Amino acid sequence: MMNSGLSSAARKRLASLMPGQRIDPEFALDIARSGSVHELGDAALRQRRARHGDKAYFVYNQHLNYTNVCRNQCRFCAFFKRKGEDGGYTYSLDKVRELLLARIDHPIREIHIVGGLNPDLPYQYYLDLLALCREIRPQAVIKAFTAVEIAHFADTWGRDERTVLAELRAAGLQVLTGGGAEVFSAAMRAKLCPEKVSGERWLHIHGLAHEMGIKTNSTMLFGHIESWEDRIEHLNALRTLEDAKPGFVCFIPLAYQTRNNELGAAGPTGEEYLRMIAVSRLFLDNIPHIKAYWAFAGIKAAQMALWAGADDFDGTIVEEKIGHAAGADSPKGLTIAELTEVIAATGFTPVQRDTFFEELGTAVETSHTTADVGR
Ligand code: V47
Repeated sequence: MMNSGLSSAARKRLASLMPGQRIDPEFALDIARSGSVHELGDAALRQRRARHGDKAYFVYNQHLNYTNVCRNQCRFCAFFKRKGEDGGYTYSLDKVRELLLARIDHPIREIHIVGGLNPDLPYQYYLDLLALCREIRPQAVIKAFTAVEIAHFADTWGRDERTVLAELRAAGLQVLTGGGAEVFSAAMRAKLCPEKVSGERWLHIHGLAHEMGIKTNSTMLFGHIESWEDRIEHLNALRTLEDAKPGFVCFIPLAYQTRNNELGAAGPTGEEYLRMIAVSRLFLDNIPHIKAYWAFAGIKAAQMALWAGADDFDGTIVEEKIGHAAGADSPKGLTIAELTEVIAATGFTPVQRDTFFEELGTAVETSHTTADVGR
């Protein structure tokens, strides 16, 4: 993307933003389109430093994708399988137990659980899944399900969303993941994911969770067919919700992965990734953390993103399936030693956190080799 160059007034305004100062959508659109990546990165780095100094956060986590069978068929998704299709899987609770126990000697602090909308799973499965994670991993925060899954549970079992959230929380859910947001624009959703719940419903469910005291994350899938207007509209919807019903912990710009999916778009360049990170940091003045999700961005781009506004590196993951189904060329997981090394190599200070960004000190297990984590 070529930049036409900012007017001198806009350049001055960007360079003199105060910590936490709000920018309006028009200005955001102008700088996103016309600012150089250096101007944007410099301004976003100042905001990031004012909030987090030289800290770069990471979490010791484990992903659990309990099924890839999904009744939606999002055009960008390479992870889902239709019911009965080859390669479809659903974990039994015994399999989940086995996967959790396989890493029981790792000091994992977060279990990240998402899956497809599998019409055959009973509601009790989800309650049992959460209870099992709670039982086996009492010290880990359970960050589970997207708003899209919550809507599916509510619609399938005739419960209202508040009841679903309350029942899942009673079983062990502590935080909602940020997935399923894609791009809120109805026109984009019609092309990308016509079967999926609307952007309004995604926002409604996150607002409800916040009202109930359940923290949530937020995402945007970018670098495909969306425009800067769509991106800013999306960020504005998140910021507006956070003003009204606070509870977002983190925003994660998800770089579109190009392989094995119907959409066939190009994916963001490294420059566009940095630009997106910087604009996110500058616009979302009320969301504390911006995540450089290395599994989708690639490790090197994520390292650079720490210099362009991001303060979080996500975690060990092991093993990432959604981006890798779509051709992500990052590792499927990192050991804690690898993670701290790649963060420290950027000049930032690696800080281990939990899902709520409570700092956990420096005592992290470093003895596990890459082979242990099944790359
Ligand atoms: O919702 C699907 C996206 C998301 C592709 O909450 C794709 O901390 C890129 O939301 N290219 C799931 N993205 C991942 C997600 C997430 C990841 C890490 C941390 C958190 C968090 C949330 O992956 C989906 C969808 O937006 N996705 N296909 C693709 N081809």
